Amino acid sequence: PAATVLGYPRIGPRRELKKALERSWAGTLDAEGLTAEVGALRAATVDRQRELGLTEPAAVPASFALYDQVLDAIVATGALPARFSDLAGSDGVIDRAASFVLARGDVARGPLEMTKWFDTNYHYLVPEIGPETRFSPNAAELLAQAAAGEGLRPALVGPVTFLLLSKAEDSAPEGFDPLSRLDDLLPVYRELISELGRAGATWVQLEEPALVADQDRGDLAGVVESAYRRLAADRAESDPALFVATPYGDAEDLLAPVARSGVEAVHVDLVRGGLTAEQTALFTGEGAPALVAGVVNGRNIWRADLDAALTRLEGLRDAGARVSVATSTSLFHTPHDLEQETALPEERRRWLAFADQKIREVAVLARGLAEGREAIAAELDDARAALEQRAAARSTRDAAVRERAAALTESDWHREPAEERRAAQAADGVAGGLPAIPTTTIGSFPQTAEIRAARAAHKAGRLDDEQYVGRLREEIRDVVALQEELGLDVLVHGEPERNDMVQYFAENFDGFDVTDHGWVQSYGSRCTRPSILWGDVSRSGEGLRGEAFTVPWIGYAQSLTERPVKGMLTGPVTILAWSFVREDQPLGETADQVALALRDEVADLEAAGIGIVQVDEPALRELLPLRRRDHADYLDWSVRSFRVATSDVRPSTQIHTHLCYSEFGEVLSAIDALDADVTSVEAARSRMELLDPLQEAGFDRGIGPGVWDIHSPRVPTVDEVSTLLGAAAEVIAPDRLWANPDCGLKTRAYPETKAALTHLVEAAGRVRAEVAARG
Ligand code: THG
Ligand code: ZN
Repeated sequence: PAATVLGYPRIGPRRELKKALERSWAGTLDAEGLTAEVGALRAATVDRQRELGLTEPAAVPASFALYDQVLDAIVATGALPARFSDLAGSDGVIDRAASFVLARGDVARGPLEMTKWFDTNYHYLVPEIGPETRFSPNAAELLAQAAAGEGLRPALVGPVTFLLLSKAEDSAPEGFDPLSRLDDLLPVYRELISELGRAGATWVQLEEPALVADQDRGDLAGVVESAYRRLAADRAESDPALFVATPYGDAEDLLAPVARSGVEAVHVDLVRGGLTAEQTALFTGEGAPALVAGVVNGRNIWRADLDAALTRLEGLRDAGARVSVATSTSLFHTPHDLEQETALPEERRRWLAFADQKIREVAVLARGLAEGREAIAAELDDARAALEQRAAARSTRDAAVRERAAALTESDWHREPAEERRAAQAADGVAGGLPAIPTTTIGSFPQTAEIRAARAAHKAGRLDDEQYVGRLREEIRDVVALQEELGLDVLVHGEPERNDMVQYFAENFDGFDVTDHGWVQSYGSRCTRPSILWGDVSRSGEGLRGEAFTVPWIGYAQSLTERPVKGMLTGPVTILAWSFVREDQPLGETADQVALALRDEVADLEAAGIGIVQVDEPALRELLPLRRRDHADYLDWSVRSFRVATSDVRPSTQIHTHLCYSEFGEVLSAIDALDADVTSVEAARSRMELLDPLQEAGFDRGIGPGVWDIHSPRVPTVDEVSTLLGAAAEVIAPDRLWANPDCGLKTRAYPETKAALTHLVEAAGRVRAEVAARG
């Protein structure tokens, strides 16, 4: 097709998919009902894409995963992990109900692990592959998705990426590499592809984003080339053409192996990546594949520079390639439709393109490429005018903010040596009053239906400001009282005022917009509304520094108790990672601005008598570049921005941070470099695996390895928590060890929260006594 996308938002313009899934899990929508609702949404989605300009039959990909596209590949290849083997039907097939057990777990076992999809805020389910995993083709779900419209292009995660994203099953022998199963998997892919062809598909899309990231594998080029040669060779009359996509970056050395394998089309991401002359030549001449040029950014929401994109496309065509126009990635990282955002200021609305607007851009570029610039002159003029207007807009620049960021020097991101801070915190800070192995939580308490309802009522004007604040203060009183009753040592206010840990900050900073309907899937049915960072950032309110916005809540909580209350903030890297950010300046500069705004809030919390401030960076790992050569630069600015945010405090003020992912390997040294006094991390599921490497990396400050896996409703017993904490106490001195859950509690309910925290406090007491007895 001349114009195409790699995928489109699946959630629905009014989150129809989310609602249908959650009703089906709650038992209020039966299986047929779910099929009907999902079918209607998919059909509407296809119609919409056609209307926006993807008119050729195979231009619209059938990428409609119900829960996750990697889960779909597990189902399609029959790759059921041994611990779920009972879920296979008599014919070995994983049906929809079984796939939901893989995704969500059941009473007997936890779900598949979730991990971030490349450097995005989307989470996929991690396949578990062992030497014995049996693969068998099951095209039912792919066929159902393809049936949503005429001539759609079925889409599937490619075999190399599937195995590179898999982890070895627990029972697999040491050193087992899932990629070693590629030879067994390829026949299954061949059979799936043939079956899709027999059902009428003329093209099949295989997504291979793993090719754009550094992989520690020897001859991956050889593996990729022979794999795709096997898929492309000896095809039957009814077999579809193959379209291989490499979104999220630059496939570099791995592009040629795909391009010369005999597949009919190869997509390249021309937003993140590029094409050398030599690579362009892969797309010229007899038998070369079509070049699907991903020139419209699928990751961000700014309007495309149509002039530049068209020039690029023309250049590739003039070099002899058969060029189609596409997005750089699937559009499921962007919200559906800008037209829904009626509250956005008109000036800034003109700068934006959500998924629907991006499809129009792709279609316009394809027309321009085919018919010449004159054919799209009006669209080119309009895009150019919008870009020029944005580049000239005064509103995106705040001289005072820029001066302040430019004036930052080394001393602004250095605190006193850690030892000196430890002494000061013990002597003059709140740490002096704490027992060994203090207990605390990560920050949020359950967001109850009542709080959500109060927030909605306030937004709709049914609750005035005073009533809303009163309601939130009531919640804070309850949460503080509960924590005192449970016997926790360091309390939190529970964050009832926050809809989301990033959006709440965006709402209180200048330079950001938030959306009403801009939902983007985070995992399964869960979504977030990324904020839009369009201008220079500082706290809203009068003056350069603006006004404190967390102090009223946290200060109130502290006024209710003698115990220390920890102030809670979201770090600069995470605020950037979970927003749509401006691209007119380096990310590091934007990070410094956000860091300065946070630095003001940290200072105000300290001035209000808060002795512990936690600045969370759960997305530190997520933004790590996919290429190793880019790591040093990223870690440099990301660590610096955290330190800018947290360094303007007395040595007696204790800075905490929280990171929530279990793959620390690549960022161990960065965690150390953040120089936080205490770091809490996810650890319960991985059974404290990170402690040894962290010690080996020379980390010598406070650490709170999570001892309760809050991602599951299961309440751990006192014994279980004691075992984990005891294991940690073997490695970490009691004056450096903290006892806390893995993550915030906002997605948990109160009954399990109370039970689990009771056990956590009791376990900490037990381990404390054991350590004391040992001397
Ligand atoms: N905020 C943002 N991004 C995130 C998280 C976050 N990414 C990583 C992680 N946390 C993802 N986890 C979740 C957990 C729950 C929800 C979303 C992402 C969630 N969302 C509500 C839903 O879909 O119903 C909507 C929440 C709302 O009303 O705003 O429950 O914490 N930015
Ligand atoms: Zn967390």
